[in-house]
Amino acid sequence: MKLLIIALSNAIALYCAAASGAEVIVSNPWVRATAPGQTIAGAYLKITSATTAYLIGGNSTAAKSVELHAMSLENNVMKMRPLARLELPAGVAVELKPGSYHLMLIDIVHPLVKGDSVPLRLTVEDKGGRRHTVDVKAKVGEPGAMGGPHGTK
Ligand SMILES: [Cu+2]
Repeated sequence: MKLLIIALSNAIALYCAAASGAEVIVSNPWVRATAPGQTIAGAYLKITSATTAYLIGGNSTAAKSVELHAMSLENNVMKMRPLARLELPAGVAVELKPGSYHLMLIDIVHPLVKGDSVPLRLTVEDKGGRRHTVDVKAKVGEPGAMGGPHGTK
């Protein structure tokens, strides 16, 4: 019962791609608020695909491009690198979160203000190479620590 309540409170969106019946669930999408002059911001969400698939990127009317990134700790320095695809194992919730995998809005067209929301279109490729898009509205949340696009937490 507790699990059900948590699920319902998380603003879940359910999408069915017509062609294959592929089913992707995205919950709690959000993006960092931007500091003045900041043109990039991390975007985070939880995504579950019913069948094994790959998140390969996205786009948004709020930014010129959206990239998929990974972060890792190398010699005590947080490093970020572009990722071509992120595997979504069947039925497993994969979390994009600060300090880990994330989407990155690049060349943001206007400041992202906490409490607003921005449209985000995710591109998911199934095992057969077919691409599906999933539209979500990402809530603008807290800015990154020290005004950075990712923050440390
Ligand atoms: Cu990034």
